[in-house]
Amino acid sequence: MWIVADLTDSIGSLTLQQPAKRNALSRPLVEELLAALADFERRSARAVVIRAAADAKVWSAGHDIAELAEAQDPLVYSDPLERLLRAVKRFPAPVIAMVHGSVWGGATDLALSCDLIVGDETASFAITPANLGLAYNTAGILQFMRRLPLNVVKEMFFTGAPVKADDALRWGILNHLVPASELERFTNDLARRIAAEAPLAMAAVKEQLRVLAEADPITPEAFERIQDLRRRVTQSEDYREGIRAFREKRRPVFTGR
Ligand code: LCV
Repeated sequence: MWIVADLTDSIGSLTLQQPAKRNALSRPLVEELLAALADFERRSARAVVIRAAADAKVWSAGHDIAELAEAQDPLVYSDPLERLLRAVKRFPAPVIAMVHGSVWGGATDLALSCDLIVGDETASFAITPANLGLAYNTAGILQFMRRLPLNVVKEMFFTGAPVKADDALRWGILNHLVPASELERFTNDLARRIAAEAPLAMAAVKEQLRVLAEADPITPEAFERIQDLRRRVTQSEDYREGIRAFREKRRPVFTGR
């Protein structure tokens, strides 16, 4: 088991539990999260909290780099993590990310796909395709653009550097920044308050906001251009070097080829 799932008083809790790999969102771990969300939906959960273990220094290290396809797009629509992001956004009740520790890559996309994020002073958020020589996918880029000012999105993608908790609050990544000692109580109180509201109304307003936020008209030419840009990067030597460097535990040397 890579997660611990619990449903009590209509509030679901999903705890990432794979410390040896810093809760990397591997295929088996993601499939367990998807199964738990489907179970929570069947049992009419009215709120869900996604979290790591209380003592985790890393909330999640993002995509399991060992699983990333080489020389082809590793962030395709059917990728398990992409399926999880859509499942969280479509879940018929609010999903809260409770963040203690650092959040990396696709895990930052997962946190941003949740409806609310509550973090403590150890929380940080990085989006890291540039560190791997990758071009992020369109749905993910749009997710960041919907949630954050464009200059902030650019700084996060251009540097791959973690955004620390106080900036995460200032830039709107966090809904609330609370002391680590308060994080669990604050988040549970928030979840209970949400779970006490009318569930049909909650589900409707969440889905309305998703449908309206995702109503991005994109022309076929724009789509083709984006695909062409991503294809060239995905097939680059730099992307192969990014994966190799991670595997060899060294900094990558990018040549622009
Ligand atoms: C597999 C891992 C990982 C991991 N996968 O511990 O956003 S995109 O486009 O980039 C997208 C493709 C994506 O999400 O890519 C992944 C982005 N993630 C990262 O760049 C974070 C990579 N990990 C790290 O920087 C460090 O592991 C952190 C800072 C998270 C934790 O550092 P710490 O020193 O505490 P280690 O690095 O020693 O990692 C412990 C074990 O977890 C594995 C890592 O390979 C190591 O395994 P071994 O003990 O077998 O050597 N691990 C960490 N992250 N994303 N495996």
